[in-house]
Amino acid sequence: MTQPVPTITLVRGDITDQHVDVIVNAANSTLLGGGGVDGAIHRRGGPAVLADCRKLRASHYGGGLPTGRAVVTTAGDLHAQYVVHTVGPVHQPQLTGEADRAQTELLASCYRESLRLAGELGARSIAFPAISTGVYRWPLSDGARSAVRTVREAAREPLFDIRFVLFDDAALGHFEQALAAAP
Ligand code: AR6
Repeated sequence: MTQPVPTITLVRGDITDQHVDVIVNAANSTLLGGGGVDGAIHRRGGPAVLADCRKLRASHYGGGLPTGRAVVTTAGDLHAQYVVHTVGPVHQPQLTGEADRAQTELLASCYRESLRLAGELGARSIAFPAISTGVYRWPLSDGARSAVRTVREAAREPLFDIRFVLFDDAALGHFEQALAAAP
């Protein structure tokens, strides 16, 4: 039997409204919640999400989850089975050369690690926000290109439904451009 090819779709809206196996959170290294996507996920997911985050802190990440890494918790009351929490890099416009490339690589790592964990969980569908493009100030044009390129390269079965959920028209437009560009 032929396996379905992963498709990437763009959705304008709130990521916490998605019905998928995995919702990805743009978290911070404390794993204790914050604003933006993180705040929305904890609000809608409820206390079970925070309880799992606290357990992960106690067992492995007392010093914080490193940038570019990802961990899994329950999705609590969200319409999903799991939340994958990943920590994007803060954009630092003063960086150049190798240091700039290292930051970009950390952003790509967020998407790769999230896909890897989702694959290990047997997830078939996943919803990503535009990691780092809010509070962490990553420019949307570059953030969208990096997200689409990395997900195209790293998507594997059993994932076949990969969504980017964009909060506003500007973000949606940047992702449409990135998706339309040649791979
Ligand atoms: N659904 C989809 N996208 C959203 C939503 C939502 N409910 N809310 C915001 N966005 P951000 P970051 C968009 O700031 O830049 C938190 O405080 C938003 O417009 O959520 O990675 C964490 O605790 C932007 O395009 O994440 C960290 O401290 C994108 O999602 C820090 O922010 C990401 O914005 C992480 O910053």
